[in-house]
Amino acid sequence: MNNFLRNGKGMLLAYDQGFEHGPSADFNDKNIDPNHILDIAVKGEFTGLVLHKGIAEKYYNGKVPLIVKLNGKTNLPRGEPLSTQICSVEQAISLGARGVGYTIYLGSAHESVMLQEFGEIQEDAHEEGLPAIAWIYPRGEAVKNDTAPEIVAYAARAGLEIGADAVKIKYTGAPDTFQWAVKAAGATKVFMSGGPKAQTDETFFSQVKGAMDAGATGLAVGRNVWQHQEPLKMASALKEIIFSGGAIQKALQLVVAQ
Ligand code: FBP
Repeated sequence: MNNFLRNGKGMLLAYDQGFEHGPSADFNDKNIDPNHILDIAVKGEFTGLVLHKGIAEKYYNGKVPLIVKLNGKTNLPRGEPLSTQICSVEQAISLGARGVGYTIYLGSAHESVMLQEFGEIQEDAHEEGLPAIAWIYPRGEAVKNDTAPEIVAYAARAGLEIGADAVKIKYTGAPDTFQWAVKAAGATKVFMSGGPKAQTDETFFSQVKGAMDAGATGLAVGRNVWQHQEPLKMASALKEIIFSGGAIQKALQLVVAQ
C-alpha cells in the first residue's frame, strides 16, 4: 500500500461514479470531463486516483498513482446487488495501475460471487506485487443499516480476513465506534469512504477528523471534492486534517482562503 501513502497516510480521489450512479446523478458540465478530475488529482496532491479501465485507458497521464477498479455495476438493476469483474489484474497493470480495487457488497445474496472473485484478484495482484483494495459496502435486504458500528466493523474485519491490503468503509458517525472498526481491520489499512456531498464543509471535516482520530490511514473521496465549488481548496483542507493532524477550524479557514 506504500505506493499510495505519504508519511503513512493517504488521500485517494475516486472517479467511478459516472458508471456506478450515472452521469446525470453526480456530474455537471465541468466534472463530467475526466481531464478536469485528473487535473484536481495532480494539483490537489492526491496520493492515488481510482478509475475504471475505460477512463484509465483514454485519459490517465501517469502523474498520480493509479488504482484501477476491477469490477463495477450500474445502478439500474433492481434486487440484490452484484458487481462482477470487468477488468483483469494484467490489464490494469498494462494501463499503469499500481494497485487494484474491487467492491464487495457484504450481506448481499450474491456476496459469495464477489468474495470468490476478490480472492482470485487478490492472489493475482500479490503475485504481481500490487496491493488489493476492497471497497466493502454492506448492502442488500439483509442489511438494515450500513453505517451501524457492528456492520462497519464486520466489513473491516472481513477485509482483513480476505487478504485486502486496505479497505474502504463508511464512517460510523463517531470516532469511538470507528476506532473499533479500525481495530477489527488489524494490519489492513482503513480508508474512510466519502459519500454524497455533505450539507456543510464542517460536517464533512468532522467525519474525516473523526476517522483519522480513530486511526484510519486516510480518505477515499470523490463527490465531496469534485462537486465542491473549490475542489483544490477542499483538497488543501483535507490534507491539513489527514497529513498534518490539523483541526477542523484550520481546515475551514483553508477552504475559504483567497
Ligand atoms: P464518493 O466519495 O463520491 O462517495 O466516492 C467513493 C465511492 O466509493 C466511489 O468509489 C463509488 O462510486 C461510490 O462511492 C459508491 O457509492 P454508493 O455508496 O452510492 O454505491
